[in-house]
This record gives sequence, structure tokens and C-alpha cells, in this order.
Amino acid sequence: MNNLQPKKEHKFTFGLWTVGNPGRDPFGEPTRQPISPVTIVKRLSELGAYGVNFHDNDLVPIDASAAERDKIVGEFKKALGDYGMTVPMATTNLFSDPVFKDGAFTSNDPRVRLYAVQKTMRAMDLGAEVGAKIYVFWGGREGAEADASKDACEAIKWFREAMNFLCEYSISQGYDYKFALEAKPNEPRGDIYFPSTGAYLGFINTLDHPEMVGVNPEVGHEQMAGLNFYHVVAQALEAGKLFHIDLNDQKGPRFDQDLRFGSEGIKNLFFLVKMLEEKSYEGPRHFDAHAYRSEDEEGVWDFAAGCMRNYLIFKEKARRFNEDKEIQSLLAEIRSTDPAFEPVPLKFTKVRAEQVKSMRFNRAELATKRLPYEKLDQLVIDLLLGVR
Ligand code: GCO
Ligand code: MN
Ligand code: MN
Repeated sequence: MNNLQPKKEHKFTFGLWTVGNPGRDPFGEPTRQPISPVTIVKRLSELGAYGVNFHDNDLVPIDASAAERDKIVGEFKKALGDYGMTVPMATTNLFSDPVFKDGAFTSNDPRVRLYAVQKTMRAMDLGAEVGAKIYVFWGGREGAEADASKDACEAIKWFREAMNFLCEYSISQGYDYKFALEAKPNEPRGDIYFPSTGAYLGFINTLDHPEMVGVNPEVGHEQMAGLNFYHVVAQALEAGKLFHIDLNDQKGPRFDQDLRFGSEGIKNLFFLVKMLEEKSYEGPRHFDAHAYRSEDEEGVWDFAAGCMRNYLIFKEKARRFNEDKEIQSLLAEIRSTDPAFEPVPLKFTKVRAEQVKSMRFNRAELATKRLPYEKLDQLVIDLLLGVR
């Protein structure tokens, strides 16, 4: 089917660390050879992706000399040009190196906090060099196991200080970055500060430049906390704060699985894609996932193609949902009301308040209205399972 063919206009992106994931896990060594950034750019482009994103050290090793850096970045830029690929987002690795064992921006040690800020400024320079406009902050090590070790209120203040400083840095360099904060409840820390996207949405308004800062919700991270991802993203989108999104999948609230998008949570992700497509989310559709550890390199490309294909299947199903006469007439029935009460915006004036206070409602009759949600939901299931 032609509309299941990924194209640049769909804005599908992957991280170098996603397709490049060699299959390491906490219990086992890598099962695949690393794939070079240049090969990743080429293969993703051939599959129809729009861009690649990276952490500073996915591209340039942490101990690279200036000359090595320039060579690597030069080759990478050439590959981007050759294969028509972009880098919409960049980020910093503030979690792998042992120096960050007790946090980066929230380490108890001011030297580590400053080093984290320095590393981020350099990574922002690198991102800007390849045209990135979105900068993600995932505080993987910003947390604690022993709460006795750290004052959580201080940690939040340090995090704020770093964000304010880095916003000013972006402005002063003319980088025009939008910052996107990514929450996760735990892993690798026992607990991570700002455990959900909602927590970040509250925090953003305490910053010096709230207009520059939004969120980067990830499917699996919110599901680890038992939340409904569609609802999480709705709040971010409605607030104008959905600056980026990490698409993947997860089998319920357990360790972070980063599974192929759409491989598990089919109904919830259908409503997610429907919303992204219909509420004019303009940002990249980024897949922060990786292939099963049992795969070889060919399987990695099957995985990448699968993520994009599932997104497009959901998009196609959303179109059919909207065109389905039975579904639409059920929705019309569900939404029908007494025309006298047609929704006038509930805007406060003293007169309106008096008017609402004096309205007469037949509570018992209202409660008898039929809500055929069983039928509606089953039609959605029929649609998604392909028998409709
Ligand atoms: C995870 C995280 C990371 C971040 C990435 C970008 O699954 O552990 O989602 O993959 O998204 O580090 O900062
Ligand atoms: Mn992520
Ligand atoms: Mn994840």
C-alpha cells in the first residue's frame, strides 16, 4: 500500500544510539557489531527516514582530540548532504561516564555540576553545527538511591540553575534552540527527579525563559509509571509544550524496554498517532527504541522499517476512523444534546453565573442517556484488527 511507504515529509527520525544499539543489557555483552554513523545515515535515508539525532558521544568519543572531532564531524556532515538527511535534535550524554555516577546537574559536587554544564555547552555547539533546533535533556543520572545523601529541593534548584544558564547560552550564541525535557521515573537511578512529563510541565513555568522550554515525552517512560501516554501527550500538546516526542513501546510497568513502536500497545498508540496527525504537531516523529537483542544488523533495519510502518498504519486507520459512517454516527449520537444547552463557552460574567445557578436540570433523566461505548470501542478494535 503506497501510503505505508515512509517518506521524508513524514519527519521520521532515529537516534544514532537507537539503530546503533549493539544489544548490550545489564546482564549481557553486545550481540551485534557497532554500526558507523555514516552507514546509519545512509541506511535510514534509504528506508525513508527524515533525520538522525545524537548524543555528543554517539558521534564524537568523549576523549577525542580536536583533530579527530573535526574529521568525524566532517565525514558525518558529508553523509548528511549525500543522503539528504537532517539532524533536528541533539542531546548530551550525561549518564555513561563514571563522573556522573551521582548525577550531572544535580550532583552534590559543584565541580561535577560545572563539568556537566561545560559538556552540554560543547554538545550544543556540535548540534548547532549540524543544524539541530531542538535540544533534549534526559536526566538519566539526576536522582538518588539513598535519599539521605541529597536534599531533593536543592537538587531541583541546581537543575533550574543549569537550565537557566543554558537557555542564556543558547540565546547568546544565537542558536535558537527549543529545549525539550524528558522524564523517566527510574532506571538507571533508583529514583529520577521529575519522574513524569507532568512534573516537568509544572517545573517549566519556574524557569527564566519558559517560552524556550517544553517536553519530550517517551511512551515507555510514562507507561513505567502506569500512565496513559495518550493523555500525557494531550496535556503537553494542549499547553503548546510538545517540542519533541520519543516513540517506542513497552510491556507494562517494568524496566525500560524501548521496543519497536506499535509492537505492543496498539489501541493507546493508535489514539496517540491520531492526535499527533490531527492536532497539527509539527515536530519530528522520533523513534527512541532498539531492535531485540537477538537480532543481527539486518534485523536492526527490519526494526527501523517496522517503527515507521506501524506509525503509518495507525495514521491510515485514523483516516478510516474518520470516514467510517457507523463510528461517526455513534459519535454524533453520543455527543447529541438538548439544543437549548448547546455548548456556549463557559466564560464567567456575573450574569452568566446567575444564569447557570438558576438553570433547571433533570438529573435522573440526564443519567439515563445511553452511552454505547462498548459498541464504539468494539468498532475501534475491529478497525485496528483489520476485520473492518
Ligand atoms: C532511555 C532514554 C534515552 C534518552 C536519550 C536522549 O530510554 O533511557 O529515553 O534514550 O531519550 O538519552 O537524551
Ligand atoms: Mn528517550
Ligand atoms: Mn526509554
